[in-house]
Amino acid sequence: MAVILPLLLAVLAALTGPVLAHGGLANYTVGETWYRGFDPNSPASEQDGQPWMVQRRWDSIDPIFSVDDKYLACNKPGTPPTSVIPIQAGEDINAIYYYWLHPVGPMTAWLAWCGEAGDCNGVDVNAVEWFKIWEAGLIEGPNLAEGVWYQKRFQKWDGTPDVWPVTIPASLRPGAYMIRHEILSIHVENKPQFYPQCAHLNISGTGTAFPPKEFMKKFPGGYAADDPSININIYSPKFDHTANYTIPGGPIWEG
Ligand SMILES: [Cu+2]
Repeated sequence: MAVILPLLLAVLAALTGPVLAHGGLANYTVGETWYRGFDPNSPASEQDGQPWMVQRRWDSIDPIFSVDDKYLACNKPGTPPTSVIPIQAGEDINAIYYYWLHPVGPMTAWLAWCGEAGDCNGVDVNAVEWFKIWEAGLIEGPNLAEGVWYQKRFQKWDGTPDVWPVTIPASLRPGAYMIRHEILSIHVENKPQFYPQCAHLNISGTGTAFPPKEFMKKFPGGYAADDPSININIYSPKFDHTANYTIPGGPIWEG
């Protein structure tokens, strides 16, 4: 693996240029069922309004650089899909990436309730309140630059997709929700890259729980530009001997 991986990266770079440096969330699975998301490399005209689409549209694999960008919520343009993913509270939803190259930075998953109307199509993704249900950062040291992050560990490199499983809290009250997956890449010093994607869910179950106000964030608004976990230089000597990294966005709601 130590020999093959750099070679593979070199070949990929030669074939496709730097554009492959980015990526995004392509599909979702629940159990054995696949749900198709948007593909920015295919014409939007073949995807807009399709009955199978479960994901808000994102036109580019490029990152979002600013915590104040309105597209930090659900990428750009973020127009709503036609369909939803049915899932039971307590079940796993898997986010599928065909490739992911960046190794460093946290990954978070969020839910937002879409209201009594039971439909996420009309909601303002910047106005809804998001709560974090999952996060992963640095898994093992020795430090931030050389340690192993979940972002690296979930990459497979054997030709199979990269799979990111997230469990919907079992106690969550049912309803129409959006799920927001975010990869934050911090391999470039003081220039964070955000990669968010959103899908629509119809969560069923018998739960009655809902997170209190202190868990709620809006995007933009949920992150500060000067957050030391976001505006960070992981290569700074001050991180040489620490494996402590605080994932931004506050605590997870466990249900
Ligand atoms: Cu990139």
